[in-house]
Amino acid sequence: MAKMSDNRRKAARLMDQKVIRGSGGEIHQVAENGVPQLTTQQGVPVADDQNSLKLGNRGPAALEDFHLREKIFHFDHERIPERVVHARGFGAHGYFENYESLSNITRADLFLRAGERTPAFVRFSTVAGNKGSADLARDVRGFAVKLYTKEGNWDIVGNNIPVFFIQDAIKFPDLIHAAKEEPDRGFPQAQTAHDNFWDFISLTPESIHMAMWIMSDRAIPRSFRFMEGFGVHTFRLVNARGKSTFVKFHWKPKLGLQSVVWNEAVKINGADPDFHRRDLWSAIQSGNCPEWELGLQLFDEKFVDNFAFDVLDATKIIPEEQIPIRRVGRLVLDRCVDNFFAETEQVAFCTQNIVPGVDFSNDPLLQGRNFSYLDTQLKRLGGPNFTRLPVNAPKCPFHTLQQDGHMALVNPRTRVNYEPNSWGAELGGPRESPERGFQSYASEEEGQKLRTRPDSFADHYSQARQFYVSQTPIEQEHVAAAFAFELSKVETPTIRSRMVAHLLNVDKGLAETVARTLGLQTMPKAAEAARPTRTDLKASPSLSILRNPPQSFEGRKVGALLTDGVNADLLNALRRALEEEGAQLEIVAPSIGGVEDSDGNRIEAQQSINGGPSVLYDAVALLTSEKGMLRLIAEPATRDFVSDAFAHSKFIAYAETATPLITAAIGDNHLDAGLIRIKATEDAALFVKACRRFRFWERKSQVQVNGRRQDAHGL
Ligand code: HDE
Repeated sequence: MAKMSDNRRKAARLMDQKVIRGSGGEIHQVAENGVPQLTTQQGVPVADDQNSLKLGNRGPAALEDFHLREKIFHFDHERIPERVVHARGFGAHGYFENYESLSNITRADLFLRAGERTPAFVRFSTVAGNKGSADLARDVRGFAVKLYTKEGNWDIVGNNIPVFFIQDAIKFPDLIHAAKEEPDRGFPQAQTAHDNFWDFISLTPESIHMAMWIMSDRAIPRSFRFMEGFGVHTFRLVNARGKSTFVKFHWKPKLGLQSVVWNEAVKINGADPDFHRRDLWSAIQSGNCPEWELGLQLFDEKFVDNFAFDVLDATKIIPEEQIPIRRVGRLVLDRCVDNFFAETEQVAFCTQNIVPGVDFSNDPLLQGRNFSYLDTQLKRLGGPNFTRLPVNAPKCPFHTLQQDGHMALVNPRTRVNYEPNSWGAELGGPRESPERGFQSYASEEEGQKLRTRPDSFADHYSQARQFYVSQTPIEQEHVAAAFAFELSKVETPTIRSRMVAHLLNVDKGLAETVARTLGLQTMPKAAEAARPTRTDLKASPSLSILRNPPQSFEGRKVGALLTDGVNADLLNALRRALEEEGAQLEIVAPSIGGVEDSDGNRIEAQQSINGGPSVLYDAVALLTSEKGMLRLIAEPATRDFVSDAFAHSKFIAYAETATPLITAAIGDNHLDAGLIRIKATEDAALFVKACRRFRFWERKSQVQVNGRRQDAHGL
C-alpha cells in the first residue's frame, strides 16, 4: 500500500509560526485549535493545499484531482468585464439622515420624517481610466449614491462636476471613445491629453463649458471627502397631491472643497496610485466619517420659462445665487466594504432606479442614460439577477413574479408566478398598489417626432465664461496651465489652434495665455459661435474652490520629517495642536524603524523618506535634529520632500536645526510667511492655524531646479 504523504511531514517553526514541513520543504498550516477546515466548494475537507495530485513524486498530474481543477477553474473566472466608463472606483456604506419633513414638495418616503435614516452605498470613481489606473488622473469623478429607502432603491448617479460634455445621449459613445486610449495604439490611458479627445471637443462646441471645469482644479481633487457631488440633470419631485417641483441635486462636503496642484497630482500617481481610495478607507476606519449635506435647488415652470438657458440642457448650471440651495439632510459614510469585489465592483447603479415622489425630466441625456445603465449591468454582471446581490437588493420588502435566469437564487416559492390569478389573498401572491405605487408625473407632452437639437441649447460659451470669471486669479492660472499642458500633448497643430479659437469666445486673456504657452505662431480667429457669448452673466462665487474655504484644517494630514534626536517638546506640541484641530500627523523617518526623540523615547514611523514624499501631505513639518539633518541633506528624496512642498505652496513648519535643509532644497533667499519656524511649543498651534488656509498661494518666489526657474505653484 502507498505511504500516506503525511508520514513524511515534520513539525517545524518559521519564526513565530508553528508549521509543518512537507517532503519538498514546503510549508503546511493545519486546522487545529478551532481553526476551520479548508474545504472544496462541495464541502469536502482538503488534506493538502500545497501539492497537486501526481503519478509518482514528479508527475505527470492526474486529471482526477478535483481540488486542483476546482481551484483553478474558479480562479480562471474571477474577472468580470470592468465598467466601460467609471471602471476605477471605490465604495463605502453609510446613511442619509433627513432634517425635516419635505411632504409639501415630495411624497418620497425618505424625506417625510425628520431624523429618518436611510441606508446608503456610495461609489466614487474616475471616468476614463481602466480599473488599474491611478487615482489622480485629471478627470471627472463619479459620485454615485444608492439610497435603500423603505419604498425601494433610489440611485442618484452623479458626478463631482455639475455639467456634462454633451447634450444628447447619442453622442456618449463618441465622447468616451475619444477620451479613452486611442484604438490603434491602446494608449494613453486615463488621460485626456491626446489628439482624439481634443479633436472631438474642438468639434463639439457644447462641451466647452465642461472643458473649463475639467481643466480646473475640480478635476484633481485632494480626496473624495473634499468634493462636491451633483445630480447634473433637472429632475422632478412630486408630492402626494401630484404637484411637481423641478429640482437639481447637490452634495456639499462638510470638510469643504480642496484640490491638489497638477505637478503634485502627477507625483502622487507615482507615490501612491491609490491615494484617494486609501484616504477614504483610512478616514472611515479611524472613525473620521466623511459627511455631505444634500442640497436641493427647487424651481417651478415659471423659472423654467424665464431662465436664460434650458433646464433640460445638461451643459448648463443654475447658479446658486439665482436659485439658492436648500440643505435637507446629511449623508454619512461610516462603514468600509467587507469585500471590494462583492460590493464596490458588483454594485449596479441605474438612473432608472427612482422611487415614488421622484421623477425624470425630459433632459435627452438623462433619457438615454435611463436605457444605458440597465443594459450595461446585464453585460457586466452576466444576467438579470444582479438585482438580488446583497449590495443591489432593496432593504425593504419586495415581491415580484419574476423568475429564473442565470444564477437565480430566489424564485417564487408557491405555484403562483403570474397575475391576475384566482388563488386568493393567502396564496395569490403580490398585487398592485394604486395608492402607494409609483405613478409617473402626468406631464403634458406633444409634438412632431423629430431628430433635432432645440435651439434653446445653442449657447455654448456664456456659462463657460461665467465659470472662468468666477475663479480666483490662482485658479484661472491653473485653468490656463491645464489647457496648455493638455494641448501640448496634442500632436496635430490645427487641433491646438481650434481649441484656442474656442477659448477666444470664453475669455480673450485665457486664450492668449494658452496660445503663448503653446508657442502658437498665429492667433486664430474666434470660433464661429451659434450664439454670441453673453458677458452680462455675473460671476458666481460658489463656482470657485478657493473662494469657499472651510475654516478649519480638520481631516487633513501633516507629514513630519524626523530624525533621531528630534525635539520631543516640539513634536508633542505639533501632535497636540493637530489633534485639537481634528487633523492627522504622519511620521516620515529615514527608515521605517522610526527614530529616538531627544528624551530617548522611540517614535514609530508610518513612512520612510523614500515612501513618504511631501505630495502625500497637506502640509509638512521639518523637525530633523542637527546631526540627523546633516546625514539626510544630500539625499534626493529629502530635498524633494522640501522643494516639492515649497513648490506646491504648502505650509512648512521647521525647527531651527532644519534650516540648512531648506537652504539646500530651495536656496537661501526664499523664506516666506508660509515657512513657519517653530521654536517654542506655542508655535505649533500657530502653524496649524496657518494651515487652515491649506496653501500659501502668495508664494510668488521661484525655485531653482536643475539650474532652471520653475514656477512656485508647480504648474
Ligand atoms: Fe454614466 N454610465 N453615462 N454618466 N455614469 C455609467 O454604467 C452613460 C453620465 C456616471 O459607480 C455606465 O454601471 C451614458 C452623466 C457614474 O458604478 C454606463 C451617458 C453622469 C457612473 C453609463 C452617461 C454619469 C456611470 C458604465 C450619457 C453624471 C459610475 C458602467 C447619456 C450625472 C457608476 C455602469 C458606478 C456609469 C452610461 C453620462 C455618471 C455605460 C449613456 C451625465 C457616476 O451605463
